[in-house]
Amino acid sequence: MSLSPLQKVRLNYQPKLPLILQNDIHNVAIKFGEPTESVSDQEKIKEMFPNTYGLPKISFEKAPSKASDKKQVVGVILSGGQAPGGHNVISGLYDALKKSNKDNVLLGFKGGPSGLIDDDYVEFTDDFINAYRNTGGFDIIGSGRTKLETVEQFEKVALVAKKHGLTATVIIGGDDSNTNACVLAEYFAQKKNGVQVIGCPKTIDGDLKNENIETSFGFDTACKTFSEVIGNICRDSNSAKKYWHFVKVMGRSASHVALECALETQPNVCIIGEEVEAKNQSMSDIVNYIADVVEERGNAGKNFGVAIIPEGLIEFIPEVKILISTLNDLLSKNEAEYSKLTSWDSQYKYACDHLDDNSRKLFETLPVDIQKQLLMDRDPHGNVQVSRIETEKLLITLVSAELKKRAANGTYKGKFNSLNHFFGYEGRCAFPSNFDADYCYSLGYNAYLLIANGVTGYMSVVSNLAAGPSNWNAGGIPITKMMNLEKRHGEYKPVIRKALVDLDGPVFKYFEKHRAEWAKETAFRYPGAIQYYGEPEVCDITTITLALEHNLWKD
Ligand code: FBP
Repeated sequence: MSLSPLQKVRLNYQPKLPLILQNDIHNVAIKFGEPTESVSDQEKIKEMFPNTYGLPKISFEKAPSKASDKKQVVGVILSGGQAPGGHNVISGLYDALKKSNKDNVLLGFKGGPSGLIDDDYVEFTDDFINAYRNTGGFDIIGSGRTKLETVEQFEKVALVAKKHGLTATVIIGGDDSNTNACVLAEYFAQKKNGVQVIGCPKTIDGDLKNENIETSFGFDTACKTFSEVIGNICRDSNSAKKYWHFVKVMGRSASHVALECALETQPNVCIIGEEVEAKNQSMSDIVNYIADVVEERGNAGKNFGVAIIPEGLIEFIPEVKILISTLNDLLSKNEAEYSKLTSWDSQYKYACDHLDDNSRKLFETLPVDIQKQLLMDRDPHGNVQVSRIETEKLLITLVSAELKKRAANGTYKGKFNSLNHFFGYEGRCAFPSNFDADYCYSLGYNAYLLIANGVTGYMSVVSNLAAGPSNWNAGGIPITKMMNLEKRHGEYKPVIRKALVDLDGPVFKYFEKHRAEWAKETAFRYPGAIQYYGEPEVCDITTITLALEHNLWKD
């Protein structure tokens, strides 16, 4: 197999660990903190998780370890969308297992949770792992979105665990996958089968974060990759001076990715979904805001610009949110009936017949492509697949129509030529930045320590992330602590609370302070490509989001 120079060199990069994890593995002791409570719905969640609710927080300290030295056979899965660094979580886990006892075994279950159910696995060896160190992607064992939720699935997983003598399972995933991890941990604890379950926080969306998890892995690299390209587009726009670029970025419901890319590149427009919802802004409010910026620039002779749109925006526009939630309920409750409708006309009629007046009127005014995208299959967790809704094109159509009106009544004197882009898949498998390579390796290594200390239902947590790896802390947080009840497929389910952009937090505040200037002036910032080797001030930087959250951002 032919490897690129970067591929070859990256295989030998030695990820940095927090100081505490650099100690001899037998000299790292577990320390239990105070018992915990779930973020809300405490009584109900306690009832649902009698064995894994209320566990204490965990940290590690330098002291002789009392961890069991029994032979460990650990199973690992990658779950959900790809995020740079997944391979390093596995290599960190593998190295810690082997450091502790060379007879320990790590099995990788293929294709996500379904691999664990169907017993589709591979045993990791040095040679196998070495070919994937510090590389992007999840191709080492693949990933999938199967939801582990039925007793039948749990029974199958328990049989697979018994067959291999598994002592623990590590689930590397986002909020939904870690919710699955918690449900599985509770099931195993109830069955007393001795199999521990540990989660690791993954998602480029950045929405798996809270007071204990500072960021999910992959967010750093994905945002830097998108920002590099958006920065290039900004420069092209400022060179040619003839196009408005509308760029949609991934991030599902939350606008963290859009916000970080905006801080990195300083575009003329960035819409934040959470603000749209908080201010109850309608579609026409958003269109008017963008048209105002285009008009002001156009009338000043600047017929170019860049607008960043979060992929989940559509779900935040109050009237569209109601429409989507009604469609979600309708399609989940009547799945069998709806799946028999094969023509677009019959599907359209079915939707219109079942929507209330307001939602129907809105649905009827949307372009056909958007109507079709809103009726597409939900993902296995019941979410509408926002990555497939072309919001950027919808906004271009609506802004263009608004500008035509303004031109007709003489207020707009510019020219509006637009181009659309969608960045998502481009960033999910990039070579992990040094931050993600180090963070992920540490998460995997730390997961082993949680396993060796016999705990279950915890997420592996590495914190103090803005301070550089040697100052990072390592520990574990009970997954139940992050849970609340939310409506899924029309029913209330215990799930990890998604973190949306905090409109009172320092990251949004910084954007809010500068956006009027960025709208009017051409104040683009060009972050360039991720640097893996060279000066620490270009190689070991975090996201601006993390720096602002830690009060470390210097403009
Ligand atoms: P996770 O939430 O599983 O990490 O996936 C994130 C994501 O990349 C979203 O940003 C995007 O909406 C979605 O996956 C796309 O899903 P798919 O890979 O199934 O097309």
